[in-house]
Amino acid sequence: MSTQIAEQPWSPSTYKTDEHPIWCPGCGDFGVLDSLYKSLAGLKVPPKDLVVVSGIGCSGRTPGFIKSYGFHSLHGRVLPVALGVKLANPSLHVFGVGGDGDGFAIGGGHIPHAARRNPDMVYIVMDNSTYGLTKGQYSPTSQVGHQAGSTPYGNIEQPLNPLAMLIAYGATFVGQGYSGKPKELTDLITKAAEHKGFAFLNVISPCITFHNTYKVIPPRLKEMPADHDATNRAKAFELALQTEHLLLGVFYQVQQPTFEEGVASVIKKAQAASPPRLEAIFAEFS
Ligand SMILES: Cc1ncc(C[n+]2csc(CCOP(=O)(O)OP(=O)(O)O)c2C)c(N)n1
Ligand code: SF4
Ligand SMILES: [Mg+2]
Repeated sequence: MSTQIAEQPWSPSTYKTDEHPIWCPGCGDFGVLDSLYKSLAGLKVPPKDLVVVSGIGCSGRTPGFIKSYGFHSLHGRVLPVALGVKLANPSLHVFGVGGDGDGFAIGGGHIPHAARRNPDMVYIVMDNSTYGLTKGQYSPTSQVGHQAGSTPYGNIEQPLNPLAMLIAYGATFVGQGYSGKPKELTDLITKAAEHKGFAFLNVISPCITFHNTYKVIPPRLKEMPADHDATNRAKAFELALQTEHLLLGVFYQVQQPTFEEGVASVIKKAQAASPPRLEAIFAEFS
């Protein structure tokens, strides 16, 4: 990218590239990107230490708009690519971003394994309950009855619950935000980035062109109850499963060893083993 890395003080524009988003005017993804810029600036993450990995979709274009290392990978492959980056260099700040189709349909099989391994990274799903890029087919988070080109008589499938799914699979940080609440979303992204472990954020981000939910979402939004104990997994489940409100905030957060820490300790043990196991393996295959 041709832009120079801005000097401190850090500001959202530190992270803007010369590339202007080609999203439709009014797309929720603009709000997510702005909050991400603000959060990165607040955290003072050096662009050289930042890697943004995406899958395919409108949301998948995000790395192109962030001054950092970026990888616009394959459809549904945000998590394995991001995990590989983190393992190769654990000092990097790794953010995975993508859509509900990318993450929960084709990429759904990677979620349990990323969650249970607990790599120290943030995964943001921009959830618009549709396949925006491919012109509005129904997605795993579309409601029953949702009418689209691919479901002209209404969707017959129950929607997947991303929050309950991630809590169930053992993610150590699970939260939900809304693209139209930039301050709250910035704070939430900051909390997710500060969490040591796998932090999942479901960000409701309307697709104004193919599934315009700007009128139906806001009346259903509610802040997380102030007295919610985010270390209480059963309570987090209960809140994730209720359907009256779309709760915003941190549902669940606990501390557990990260994948990188585990891998580093295994490498150390293997290096210390007598006879040296790693050398023996390398010798066998060289
Ligand atoms: C292997 C593969 N299958 C299908 C596609 C077509 N495809 C591209 S993006 C997409 C879905 C996008 O929806 P989502 O992930 O929700 O992202 P959004 O565009 O809504 O941000 C599909 C099916 C593809 N690119 N690659
Ligand atoms: S099609 Fe939808 S998700 Fe894609 S850029 Fe336009 S509004 Fe956003
Ligand atoms: Mg989508």
